[in-house]
Amino acid sequence: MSYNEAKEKYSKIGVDTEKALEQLAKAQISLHCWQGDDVRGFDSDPDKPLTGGIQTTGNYPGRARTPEELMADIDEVLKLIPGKAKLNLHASYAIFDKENGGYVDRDKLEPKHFKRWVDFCKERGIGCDFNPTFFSHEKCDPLTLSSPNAETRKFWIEHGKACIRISSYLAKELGEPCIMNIWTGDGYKDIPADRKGPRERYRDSIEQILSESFDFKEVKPCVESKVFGIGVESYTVGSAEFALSFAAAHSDKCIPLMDNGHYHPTEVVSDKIPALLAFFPEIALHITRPVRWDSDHVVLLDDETKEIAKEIVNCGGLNGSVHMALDYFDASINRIGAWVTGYRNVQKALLYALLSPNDEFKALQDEGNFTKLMIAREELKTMPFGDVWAEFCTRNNAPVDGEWYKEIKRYEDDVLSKRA
Ligand code: RNT
Ligand code: ZN
Repeated sequence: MSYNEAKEKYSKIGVDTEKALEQLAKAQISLHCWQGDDVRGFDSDPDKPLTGGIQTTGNYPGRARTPEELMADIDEVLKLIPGKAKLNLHASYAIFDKENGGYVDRDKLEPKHFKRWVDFCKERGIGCDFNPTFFSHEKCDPLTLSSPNAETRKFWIEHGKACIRISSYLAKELGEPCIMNIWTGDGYKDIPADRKGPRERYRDSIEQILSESFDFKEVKPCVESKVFGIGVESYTVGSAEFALSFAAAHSDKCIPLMDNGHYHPTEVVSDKIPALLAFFPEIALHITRPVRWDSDHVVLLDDETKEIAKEIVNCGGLNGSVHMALDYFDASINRIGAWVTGYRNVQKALLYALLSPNDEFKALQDEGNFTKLMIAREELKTMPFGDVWAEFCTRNNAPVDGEWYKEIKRYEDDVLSKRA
């Protein structure tokens, strides 16, 4: 079926495909740089262990080892995705060279260490989000912002403040707000003797970080919660209640961030989006796929991803109130294939939600006509969604489904497989 036939079919159920295509083209999804190198970064020994309770598994060949390799890989991803991307960097991706004075520790990072990333984004016309890196570093004792050790805490607070300055720089240079996400893996393997102390210290530390001056229109600090991590099974300092309460108590300069891998397995972030939007004008998301735990598998076009997208669309989140970022790291398959698949799937999920007569569905719910609502929603599933998706790809200069695996293979043969 062609796009025009699909357009006709959708119009019969009250859906304007042109409007959906326009809205999707404007939807910004932040592309996480860390899928390209298994979250290793460039600021220390690449063979050091990943800490903070997160883990990449797999050793598929072709991991990016240098800024040049990572940039080339990101370019390859950008070629294969339609729509308006944004880059998402971690502080550990600082680039040290002779011109900027070489290596400094994380508490001393400056905007100049991200100048090459700014140039990269400018050349591609994209914005950039940022994350302080509170893990995989010798100063994790293993706690960071919640450590009982004042010196440790000071180091990480200084890191957080440096990241606010870098985020301001990114926002100013690139002319787009910078979402700056605070996540730490702070917690304990076994049952803590004191649960309140670490949380009070964490609260105080984030408050000190946010005392660094910034314009909330430019820099959007977030606090990301978590339920548990590997090695921190019994207690996470930045729990859901902690992060949400922190954001609520500092809503003039902080927004909550939900990662859908960070909840108990029967909890769903799709349901939490409208709950938070009833109170917060802006929220942020890490979109991932948890398999039994926070496994950070590649995002699929599965039911919960579609439900998350539906809530974003229905709640008006595409108008800037929901900041979307990807967060997964699969090292067991071609990393670029992983990146592109997850990115395109979030877009597909959003398109699926945009191609639904949402106002009519809401009216049916309010009228209590659940029979018609169920039938209409089920029948929507066999509508020619794929043709509209293909049109979106074509209009936005990206390959249609079925046409991009060969480029993944070519790049693997020509580039990735040569990285010994
Ligand atoms: C970890 C958090 C966090 C990280 C990234 C690398 O569980 O989800 O967001 O994945 O910051
Ligand atoms: Zn996350």
